[in-house]
Amino acid sequence: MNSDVSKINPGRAVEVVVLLLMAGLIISLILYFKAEALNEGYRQLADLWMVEMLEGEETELWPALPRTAKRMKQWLAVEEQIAACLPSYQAALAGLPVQESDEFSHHESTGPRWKHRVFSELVARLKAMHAPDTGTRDSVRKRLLEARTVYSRTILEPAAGWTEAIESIADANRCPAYEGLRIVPQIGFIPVSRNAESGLWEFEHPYTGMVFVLIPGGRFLMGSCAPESRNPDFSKQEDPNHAPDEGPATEVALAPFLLSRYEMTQAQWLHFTGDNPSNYKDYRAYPDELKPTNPVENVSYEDCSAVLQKLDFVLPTEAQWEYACRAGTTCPYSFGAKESGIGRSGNIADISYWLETRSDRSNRLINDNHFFHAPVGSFQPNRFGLHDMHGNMMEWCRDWYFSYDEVKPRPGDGLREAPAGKPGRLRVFRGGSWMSPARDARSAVRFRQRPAFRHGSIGVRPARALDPEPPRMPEK
Ligand SMILES: [Ca+2]
Ligand SMILES: [Ca+2]
Repeated sequence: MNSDVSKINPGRAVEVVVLLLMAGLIISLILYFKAEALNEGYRQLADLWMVEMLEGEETELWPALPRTAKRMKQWLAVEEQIAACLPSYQAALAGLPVQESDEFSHHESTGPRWKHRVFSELVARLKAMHAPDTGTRDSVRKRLLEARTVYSRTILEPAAGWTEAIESIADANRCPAYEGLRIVPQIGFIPVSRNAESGLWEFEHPYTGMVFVLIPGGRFLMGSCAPESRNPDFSKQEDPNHAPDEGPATEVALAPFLLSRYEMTQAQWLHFTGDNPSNYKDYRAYPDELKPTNPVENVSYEDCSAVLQKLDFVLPTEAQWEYACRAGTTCPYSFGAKESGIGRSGNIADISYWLETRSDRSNRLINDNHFFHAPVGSFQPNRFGLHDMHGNMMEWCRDWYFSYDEVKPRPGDGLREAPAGKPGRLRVFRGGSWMSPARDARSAVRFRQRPAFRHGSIGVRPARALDPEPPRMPEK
């Protein structure tokens, strides 16, 4: 056989084969280590992505009720798995030959600088998650505990109170306003008592300390109309200060609902969110006027919706708000037709306001003794036992601002949503404030602003629909 191969020395051939094998082995090893490095990098990237997912999902794990407990448990299990890697990420980060300041190219998808960046991000975010009290892990743990205990705390323990409340409300002789309404126990609330003056039942939300009034259902006319003569007929909701957007007065049928007896306070907002955004909160400088029980303000529609959703509350609709403010009355204010009566029923821009500001908005004939907003409940309640519906804080409502002609209220909660093809732009707030003239605190007045707007005269009064079904026992 005459080939080149036959010419190779057998010893030399073995050498070549060994060299080839070694080269193959080295290449394989290099490829293997490179793949490992990539895998390693991708694993941490995947963990970082998981941390981002957890951070996003945490904001959805509300309210702290049995229905969200299962998702909270899953969240904590995933978090625990990733958190177990924290020491190894910290060690790896410390071992990298790169500093924070080393320039990073966005084209890099591996290498020490890229790794440094991924590890630093992971370590920082996991540490923030674990920070005691402020971290999301503790927050979810606390929420889960609440979700697991809320049933016994508000349904089982006050069981006798619930039976008494349910029977009293259903009894048309004792509580005629409810017309035989039969409710079921409401998770998150504890029955307090039937208010002797209003005749309505009140319930405490023990996690915030808020008191809610069970507002009876009914029909009413929302809005006002211009007087046809010099003597307004208040029984027809004629109002000398009527503005065009308060009409046409529109009939609304409302189901019973729960509404906070007071505006939400600074202390309640602070306790729940960890922050008090109010403009007027210098308790030391004004110890007689400003207290933690003054209403929270400088909160936008968006802030309020987000906070209330976490508490399983909602903003009242405009219809619910006006119905609750009127409390069965048809004149401009729930206390009567004349604004001079507001001094005892609501905090507006009165003589105290004029003395501080010399503002023309002030009514110098009225003295309510408060320049600033007043601690909630400082004024007489209306017939439903609700305080500060006129003045103190203007209060955000749930609806978009549209004319009563344009969008009709839906039966039940009276919500007026944006019509198809015409998105809403402005949200409504009601009731006038400590900076308003009395006429702006009338039952029918409507104000509007964009949803992100904040001001020291606008606050919030939470509402909640009645649960129609009895609460279910939480899973073990
Ligand atoms: Ca005042
Ligand atoms: Ca108010």
